[in-house]
Amino acid sequence: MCACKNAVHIIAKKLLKKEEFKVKLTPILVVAVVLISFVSFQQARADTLGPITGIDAQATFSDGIGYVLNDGGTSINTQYLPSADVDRRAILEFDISSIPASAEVLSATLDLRIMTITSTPGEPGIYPILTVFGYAGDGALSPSDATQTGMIIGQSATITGLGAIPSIDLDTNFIETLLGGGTSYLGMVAFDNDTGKQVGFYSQEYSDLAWRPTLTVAYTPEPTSLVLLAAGGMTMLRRRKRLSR
Ligand SMILES: [Ca+2]
Ligand SMILES: [Ca+2]
Repeated sequence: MCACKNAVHIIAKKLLKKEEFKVKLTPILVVAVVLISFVSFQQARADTLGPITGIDAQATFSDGIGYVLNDGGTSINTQYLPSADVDRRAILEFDISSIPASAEVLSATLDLRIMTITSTPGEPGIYPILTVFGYAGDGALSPSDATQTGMIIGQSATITGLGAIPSIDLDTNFIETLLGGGTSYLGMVAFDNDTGKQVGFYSQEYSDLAWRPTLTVAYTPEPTSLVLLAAGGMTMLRRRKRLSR
């Protein structure tokens, strides 16, 4: 009898252990499913805007009063050399209104095709670098846009030749801020603000679409609601855990 009692006790203990195991395992499984679903869903919903073209112009400060726009040329020439009264900048605006306000921007790139540069060859040589400043655009180009240089959102690689250059990575946080604020246009001012070297690139008026400035944005539309979904799952787990105690 004693041996039987012991056997029953051992089996009961084993079952109890299994039950405890189930209670612990279930929340872990649910957390894993929620997280895997969250990641998969987020990847599945990733979307891309572009490459799209926008509007652009060359802004020149030459009369000592203000910037004058040239929005008809097939190229835009930039150079900044205040000591010689030279100040030409590019202004560009792209329509980003199709991206949801709550989107998480994964990447944003500006592509340009160079049509002219001035440089000092040699080792290491002096070549231009385009600095890109961001501003909240309004879908229209105006002289005051050229003065919006408070925020650097990107910089090109050193430009040593003509034609395509590596895509210029733009600050994704800045674009998210624009979207969150209900701004429909990403505005940019581009020129080499340091060396005085000249950089010209093909504009939106250039005949070949592939050579025009283009913007490409990769994003997930609604990360906020997905995070809430995951957070909701975690809350349910905590409640279940409390009830099971
Ligand atoms: Ca133009
Ligand atoms: Ca504007």
